Amino acid sequence: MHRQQHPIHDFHIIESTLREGEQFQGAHFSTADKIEIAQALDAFGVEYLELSTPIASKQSEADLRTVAAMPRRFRVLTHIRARMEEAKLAVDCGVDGVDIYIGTSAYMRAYSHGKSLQEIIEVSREVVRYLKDHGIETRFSTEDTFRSNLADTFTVYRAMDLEGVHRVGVADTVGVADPMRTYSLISSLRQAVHCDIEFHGHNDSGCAIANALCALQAGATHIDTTVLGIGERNGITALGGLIARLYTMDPELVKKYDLPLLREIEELVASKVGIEVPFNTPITGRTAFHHKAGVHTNAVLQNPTSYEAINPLDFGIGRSIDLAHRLVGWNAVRDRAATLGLALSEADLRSATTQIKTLADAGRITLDDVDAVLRGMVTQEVG
Ligand code: HCA
Ligand code: CU
Repeated sequence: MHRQQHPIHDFHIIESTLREGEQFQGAHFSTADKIEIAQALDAFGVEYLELSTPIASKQSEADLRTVAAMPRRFRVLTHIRARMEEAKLAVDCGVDGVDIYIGTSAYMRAYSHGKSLQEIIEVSREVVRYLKDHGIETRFSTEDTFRSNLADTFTVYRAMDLEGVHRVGVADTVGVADPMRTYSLISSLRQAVHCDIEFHGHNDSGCAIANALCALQAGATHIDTTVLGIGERNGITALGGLIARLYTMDPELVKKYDLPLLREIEELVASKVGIEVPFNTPITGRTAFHHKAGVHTNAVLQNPTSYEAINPLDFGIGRSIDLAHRLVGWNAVRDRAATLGLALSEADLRSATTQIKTLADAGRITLDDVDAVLRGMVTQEVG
């Protein structure tokens, strides 16, 4: 990491749930679904929405026109191959920007489009010129960047930078990048082009969020996300995960978004694609603010920051303190007794804690069992 890190203050989210996310196994968005998701993301405050290419189907074209025409704050993008007929249709649909992508890796050159480097540059140039002439924000990305010959890829990026694209995009199409490689590639690219830089990272090896962070630290300005990370295979950088990552560095970085909406946006998208929000999703997962071991609950009851990197209240979410298990500590039991309005001595509280542990050793217990033990202590005292 020889080059200096960039401060991350001015980054933009390109929300691709309606493009990359449409490539998720369970996704089949109706027009109404797309509008509902677009409205939710608009309220959250993402800067861009990327939708599938209008040449995919008649419905895709109609939906792109509909979303482009809706009242909104985000800019509408569509995602196209470097082909003139696709670019013309995109412009006709009323988009603000177009994301062009083409494969430069040997795999793509051999098995996908079969073009040479010079041919790639020529077709892309024509498309970029056409879009710029029509006042369209233009991005050019190379698919499978991390498995491409970097000298070749940079030649294409430089040519597109000179052509005046707004951004070049780096795509980790098969999720092979790691944070150090991402940092190093984007740092080099930062030196090579003048335009903005976008990063699109797949999560095949679980690095998509970390790679997105390193891309920003190396000078990227735009990050592709989808809600819950849905996409081809196991998807890309998750919107909520990226927010969590940046928030833990500095909450100011993400205060431009309406954070308490995150949970309902995820639930909305989860229900549309037939999945549950996974328990370990950053911030919104069912157990994200669940505190259990006695050592943890004791500290959290005094100051939640002791075991929370993120304040759930900033996201409109509560925390839970779990007492119904053998790892319970007597401080948490005291807190529960106070909540129930029971005045018990320390000796009683310690004895109640022992009883709860004994019960829990015998089998799974619930908060009702804990409460029964505590109430039992009062009855004993009175009796
Ligand atoms: C895909 C294409 C893409 C494009 C990314 C980009 C990828 O595989 O469907 O436009 O930068 O991952 O390479 O999503
Ligand atoms: Cu992708």
